[in-house]
Amino acid sequence: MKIDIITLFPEMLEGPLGHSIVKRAINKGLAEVRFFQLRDWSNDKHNRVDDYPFGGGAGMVMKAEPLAACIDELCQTTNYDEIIFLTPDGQTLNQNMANELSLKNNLLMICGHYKGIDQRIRDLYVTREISIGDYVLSGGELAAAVLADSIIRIIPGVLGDESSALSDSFQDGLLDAPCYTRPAVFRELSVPEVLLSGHDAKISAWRHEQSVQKTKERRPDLLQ
Ligand code: 6GU
Repeated sequence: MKIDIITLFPEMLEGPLGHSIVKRAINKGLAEVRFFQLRDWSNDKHNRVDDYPFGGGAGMVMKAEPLAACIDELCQTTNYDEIIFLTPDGQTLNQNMANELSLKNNLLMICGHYKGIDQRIRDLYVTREISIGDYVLSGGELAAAVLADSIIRIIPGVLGDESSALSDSFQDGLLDAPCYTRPAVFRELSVPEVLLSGHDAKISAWRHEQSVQKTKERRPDLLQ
């Protein structure tokens, strides 16, 4: 899986995608992530990539030409399955979307800033618009990092224990059960007896029941 990301702030992505499971996936060759500095495609002598909005109003708009030039160049060497624009007015990211995208070979993500990007880029190039939730971020970078992480961690072979992604919250439409590790007693609080029983079927049943209970309490919408 290759993920290319067009951004004005590659440093905002290098950190989040340079650690832990994502870093391991990249080191194992299961994922490749590349960053492209949009300013390098500016056609302006001051490297400007934004301009005033037609019709007036607050905020600047990212210009079409640098984005088009960058995307065109990348498309010459990579056949993208999806060109994704991260935007708060996109479809809200969920686990099903991450699962689906993790099966693709090549993804291009575009991070917007300022008021947004020229609509014609969205009309001409973008195949999918994704938001990570109903709140506004300063730009698309943190959203792209979230999206890339959610995709990369479930690429087959990335997680050592294959079943571990499948048992995550949301994978079965339920929230995760509580988990415990040693010591068995901490500040007078004991680990639930069943987890120490060694009885796999009982443990599975307990976890399932805990998941259902927690989901009922916290996210009844998931049970609809
Ligand atoms: Cl994708 N971008 C921005 N700027 N804000 C967001 C978002 C994306 N998703 C939620 N808020």
